[in-house]
Amino acid sequence: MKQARVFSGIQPTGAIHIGNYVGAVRNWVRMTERFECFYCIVDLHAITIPYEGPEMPARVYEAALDILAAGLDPEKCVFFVQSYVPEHTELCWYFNTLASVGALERMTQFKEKSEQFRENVNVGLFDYPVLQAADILLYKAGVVPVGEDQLQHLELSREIARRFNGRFGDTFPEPKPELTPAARVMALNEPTRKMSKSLTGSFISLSESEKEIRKKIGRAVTDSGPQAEGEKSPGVKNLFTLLAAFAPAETVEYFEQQYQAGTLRYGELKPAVADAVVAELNPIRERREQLAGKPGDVWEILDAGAARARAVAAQTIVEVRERMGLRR
Ligand code: AQP
Repeated sequence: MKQARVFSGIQPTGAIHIGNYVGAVRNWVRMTERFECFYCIVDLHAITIPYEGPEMPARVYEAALDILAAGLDPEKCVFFVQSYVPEHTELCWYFNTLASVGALERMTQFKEKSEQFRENVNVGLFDYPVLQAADILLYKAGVVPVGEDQLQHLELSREIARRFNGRFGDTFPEPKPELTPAARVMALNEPTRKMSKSLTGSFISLSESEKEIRKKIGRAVTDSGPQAEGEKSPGVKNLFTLLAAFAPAETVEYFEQQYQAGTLRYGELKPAVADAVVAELNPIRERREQLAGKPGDVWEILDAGAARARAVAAQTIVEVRERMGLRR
């Protein structure tokens, strides 16, 4: 018997990279052993920023390929695409009537994204956290693996669950965060910003060749101006983050000692980081190539996942409509 239900999503906004992998996907795979997991490619979230319609199916497909190649077993979880389950948007509408404009205006992600996409500050971008609450609560998930940046959104989901339960009767659990243990991976070319799909030159994607991985790590920025005494520069700190995420503890310990002794050489650290990343990504890339030979299988997995998700989602929607007086 698995402990609790988990929901997590990833946006099909570009190639899945090693930041997404250590911050989310690798954890997703591990969590399937302990929890009943619902994992979703959240295309309805991805359309809140500018995109080209005809590109979306390929983006969804590529994301699914990456995630399956990273080891997610679709038999051990429910893996699906958000827009295939229209109950997400229906529940979002009901929750819109419970969410306050003031709370949404305070969301850091909204402030950042509306700054980044000034030409397209749409209502969907504003409403993003409410759709996220609908994603989670549609499956009555009790646990949500998140990075610290998502805690504010999760708090809103908890607030919406409380409001709904208060007004219409106990229906939803208050989902709890499970903080992802891995540290945030920063951009290789600009280590004061986070590694992002949308930040060109910042990332190593899961499908990258060994040669490319070594080249990108070899070129990673290490010096970025003067540092406080005894503090690693952001670039060096990021190389240590990657080492901790991919290499054995002894290797991390060895380089920490070198650093403390003032004898650290980037010419030794960077190849060690690259070796560790390559060792973990090589089998993923091989699995990806095998899967890519059978695209029909990937779509079948996603269709089957959506059917399983809908069975649960439909029950929640019936219950919500009844409680809200939207059904005779
Ligand atoms: N750099 C990162 N380090 C660790 N974890 C990360 N995540 C993202 N970037 C890093 C985690 O990956 C999961 C999926 O993220 P998402 O696709 O929903 O959106 P995001 O966080 O906005 O990811 P990106 O790569 O930065 O995409 P774009 O460029 O489209 O905004 C989340 O769990 C996230 O914490």
